[in-house]
Amino acid sequence: MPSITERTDWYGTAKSDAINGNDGNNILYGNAGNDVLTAGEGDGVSVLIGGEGKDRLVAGSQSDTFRVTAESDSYYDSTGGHSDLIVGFDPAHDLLDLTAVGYDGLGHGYGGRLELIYNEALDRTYLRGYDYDYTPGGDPKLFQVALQGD
Ligand SMILES: [Ca+2]
Ligand SMILES: [Ca+2]
Repeated sequence: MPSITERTDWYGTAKSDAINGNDGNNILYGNAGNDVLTAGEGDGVSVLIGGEGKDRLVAGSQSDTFRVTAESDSYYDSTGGHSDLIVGFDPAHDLLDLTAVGYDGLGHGYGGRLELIYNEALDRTYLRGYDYDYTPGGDPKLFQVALQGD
């Protein structure tokens, strides 16, 4: 079997982990904690799933997918940012998969469309959604993912 069809699944613990994918195909699950997930280099592709916590997700050389599976995995509230930061994202071949949290395009931040905001001082691009389920009595949150660069 060619090595390219092999896949390795990596599972983080409930604490903060640093996981590096190998040069095959990888699925990296950060789980809870503030994790650093780094996609593999080489011919493989990686799927990075940060999970809970404020994660740093680093793209590799091939086509990588960054997947958010719950709104609470990456958000902003009155206490500040709890959003994941994606580093090295290349729109030409990388994919940000937010279908599980109901976002599938860009717009004004409502109705499944994310608002794109570029912060020049930080050189970060923020994708924000305002459809976050509000818990009565809770702290209002908005969904946010940050990408390094413009
Ligand atoms: Ca973890
Ligand atoms: Ca996260």
